[in-house]
Amino acid sequence: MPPVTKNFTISKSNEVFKEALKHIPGGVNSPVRAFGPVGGHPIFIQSGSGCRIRDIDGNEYIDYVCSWGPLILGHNEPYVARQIKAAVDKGTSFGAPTELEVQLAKLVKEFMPSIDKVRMVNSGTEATMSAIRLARGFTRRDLVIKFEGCYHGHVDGLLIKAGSGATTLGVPTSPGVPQGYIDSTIILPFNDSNAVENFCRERGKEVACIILEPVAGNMGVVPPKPGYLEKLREITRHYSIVLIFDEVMTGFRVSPGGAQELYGIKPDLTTLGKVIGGGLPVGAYGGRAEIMDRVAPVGPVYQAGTLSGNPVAMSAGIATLERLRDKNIYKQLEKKSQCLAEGFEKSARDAGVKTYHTRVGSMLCTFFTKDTVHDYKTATSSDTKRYARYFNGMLERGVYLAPSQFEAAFVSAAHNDSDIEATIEASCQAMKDLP
Ligand code: KE4
Repeated sequence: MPPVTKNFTISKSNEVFKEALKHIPGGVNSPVRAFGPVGGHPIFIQSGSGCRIRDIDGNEYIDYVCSWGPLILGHNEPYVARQIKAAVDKGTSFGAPTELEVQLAKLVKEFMPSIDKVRMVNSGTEATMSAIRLARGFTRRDLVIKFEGCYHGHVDGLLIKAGSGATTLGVPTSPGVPQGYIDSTIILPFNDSNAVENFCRERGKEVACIILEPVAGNMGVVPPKPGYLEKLREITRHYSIVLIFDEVMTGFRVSPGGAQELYGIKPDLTTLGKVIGGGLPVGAYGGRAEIMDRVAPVGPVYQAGTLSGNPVAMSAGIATLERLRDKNIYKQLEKKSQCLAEGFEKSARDAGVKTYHTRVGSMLCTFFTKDTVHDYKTATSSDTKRYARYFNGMLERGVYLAPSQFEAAFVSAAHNDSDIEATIEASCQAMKDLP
C-alpha cells in the first residue's frame, strides 16, 4: 500500500460534482453519499471489480462500503453478472409474474425459516413501510415502537430520531413528517428492554408492532445486549404485538439466516433488502402466513409495485443467494472480518487514539470515542471531526470507508488477506497522522 497515493487527485470528480449540483439536490441521489460530514465532495465511481472500485480520476480503492451492504460477494461477481446479462437478453420487465420470483421466494424461505410467505418490493424502505402497514392492518392498532438511532428507510413515520444519513446530517427527525405520524411513533432507547416493558405496561394493547434492527447498523454498528432480543420477543408475545426484525442490512450478512439465526429469535415479520438483490433494487417483507395472508390481493392490506419482482433484479438476487449456500463463504468472512477489526483496534491503540470497536460478522465500526458504545447516546458521543480526518487519511491511502461515523464497514467475499493487510497498514498510518 503506497504511504499516500502520490498524485491523489479528485479533480474530475469535483468537476462532475459541480455539474451534478445543477441538476440533482446536493448532487447526489442519496444524502449519505454527499461526503459533507467528512468535509469533502463525493468521488464519482467509474467501475468496480472484486473488492476494489476505481473513480473517474483513475484512483483505486479497497471498498468497505460495498454499495452500503448489498455486495457481500464483491463487485461484478462473475456468476451474478452472467445471470443478470442472461436475464436482460430475455427482456427486462413484463408486469406479470415469472418463475424467478417463485425461485427467489423459496430461497429466502430456505435461509430464513421464520418466513412462511414473502412479498418482493424494490427497496428496504418499501419493505419496512409495507410491513408496518401490514402490522397495523393485522392488529387494528396504530402505535409503532422504534428505537433511537435505528434507521428503516425514509418512511414518514420512522424518520423520527432515525440513524444513518438522518443522524449524519444532523436531522434525525425530518421536517415534513405530519404530527399524526409523530404521535403514533414511540421512540425508545435501543438496548433498554425496561423502557419497552414500562411503556407496554401502560399502552401495550395499543401497539401494532415493534420494529428494530436486531443489530443496529445505522448509528455505527451496535450489537444487541445479551438477552435484549429475547426480552423483546417475550414482551411482544405477551401483548400480541407484531415483532418486526428489520434485516435489510443484517439479512444474509451476519449469518446466512441473518440476525434471527445468529441470535435464535423468531420474529413475526422480517424486512429485507441489500444482499437479497445482489446489487440490484430488491426489497422484501415476509413472515407468518397468518399475517402475510392479509396482504392484497388475498387480504385487504394494500401494497403494490410496477417493478416488484423484476426478472433482472430477481436473477441477481437468486445468483447471490445460490452462491451464499456455500457456508465456507461465511467462515472466510468471519476470519477476515475479525482480522480487520483487530487490526483497526491495534492501529488506534498504537497511535494513542481513543476508539471503541464493534463487529458482528462482516459488518464493523470504529467509533472515535472513549466510551463504550451500546446505544444512540453513546454512539453520538463520537468525535465526528476525528472520524472525518481518519476517513480522508484512509481515502488518500486507497481505502474507501463509509463517509460517516454512523454507518458500517462491510467486508465481502472478494476481500483477500492481502487487501486486509493493506487496509490495516493504511489505518496505522492514518491513525498516526491524526492530530
Ligand atoms: P433502502 O430503501 O435504502 O433500500 O433501505 C432502507 C433501509 C432499511 N433498513 C435498514 C436497516 C437500512 O440500513 C436501510 C438503508 N441503509 C442505508 C445505509 N445505512 C442505505 C444507504 C443510503 O441511504 O443511501
